Amino acid sequence: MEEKIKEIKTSFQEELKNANDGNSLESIRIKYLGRKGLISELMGKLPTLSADKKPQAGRELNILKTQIQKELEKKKSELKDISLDKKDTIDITMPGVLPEEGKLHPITKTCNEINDIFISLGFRIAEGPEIEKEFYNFEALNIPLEHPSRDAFDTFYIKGDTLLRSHTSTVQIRIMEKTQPPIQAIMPGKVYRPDAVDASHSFMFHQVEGLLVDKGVRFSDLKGVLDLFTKRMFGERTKTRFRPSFFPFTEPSAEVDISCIICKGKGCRVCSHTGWLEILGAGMVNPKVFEAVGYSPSKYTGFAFGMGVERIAMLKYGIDDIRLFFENDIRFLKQF
Ligand code: 2NL
Repeated sequence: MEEKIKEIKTSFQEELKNANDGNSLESIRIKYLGRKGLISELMGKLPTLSADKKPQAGRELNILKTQIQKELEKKKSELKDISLDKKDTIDITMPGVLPEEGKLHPITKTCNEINDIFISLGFRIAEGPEIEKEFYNFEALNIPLEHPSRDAFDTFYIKGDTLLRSHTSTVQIRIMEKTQPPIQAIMPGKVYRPDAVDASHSFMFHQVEGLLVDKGVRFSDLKGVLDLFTKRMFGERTKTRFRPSFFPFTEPSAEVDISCIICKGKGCRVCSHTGWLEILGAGMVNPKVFEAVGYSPSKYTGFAFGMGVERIAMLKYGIDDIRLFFENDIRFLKQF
C-alpha cells in the first residue's frame, strides 16, 4: 500500500506538470479523484489491510487526496491567470478605438483668430488682472464720478474701490503707465457687467481692445487697420462704415459697422434691414487719458478700439443666443 501511494504521488506530479489546459486538468482529476479513480480504488482496498496497518494507510491516503485536490486547484488558477494575460495583450487585427477629440471653445477660437490678425499687423498681446481698482477702470479713462457706468448697478463692486473690470482698457492704462511710446498692443480677456441675462446679454463676456500710440498717429491709420481687420475676419468683400459716436476715453469717437455678412448689404432680419452690422467702437485716444498716464498729449497721438468677442462669434457662426456659449451643452460645442 505504501508503495502504491508513493507511485500515485509521483505519477500525479508528473502529469500535473505537463497539463496546460482545463481539459487535461479535468482528466487528471477524474483519473485520481474520480469515483472510479486511483484514490478511490486504494480506499476500497483498506479493509483488506491488517488492523495495525489500516489507520496509518487511511491517514496517508486522505492526506494524498487533499494534496491532489489543492494542487489541482492551484494549477487551475495559474492557467486562468495565463489565459487572462493572453487576453490583455494587443490583438493587432482588432479595429482601433478612436479617442474622443477635444476641441477649443468657439469663444477661444474666435479670440485666437482676432489675435492672429492683429499679431500679423505688429500688435502684441497684453493681459492684466480681472479684479481692478476704480482708477484703472474709470478715472484714468476719463470716466467721471457721475458717469452712469460707475453706478453700483452697472459695475460689480467688490469692496471700496475694488471691482471686477468692465472692459479691458484697464490693461492699456497699466501698460502706458509702465512703458513709453511707441505702443502697439491688443488686450483680450474676460469682462464683467451686472446685466440681466438674456439672448444678447451676459454678466461675463470677452472683449478685445486695441491701442496704438506713437508720434503722428492719425484717424486714417485707425481706419486702415480696422478695415483690414474686418476684411480678414469676415471676408475680403466686407465693407466698413464709421459712424460718429461718443466715448469719454476717445475723441473723436466712432461706431464701426460692417456690411451685413448674411445679406451682403441688401437688408435682412439679422441687420434689421439696414444692410449694416455694428461690431466695434473706436476713436482717437482722448488727451485726458494721456495726461492720466503721464504721456505728453502734444507729443503723442494714438487710436484705440474695442469689440465684444461673443458678438463677433455670433455673427460669424450664425448663433442667435449668447447663453449657448456658457451652458456647456456638448451638442452645441461639438459643432465648432
Ligand atoms: C466698445 C467700445 C472702445 C476703447 C474701447 C480705449 C482704451 C484706452 C483709451 C482709449 Cl486705454 N480707448 N478703448 C476705445 C473706443 C471704444 O470700446 O464698444 N467695446 C465693446
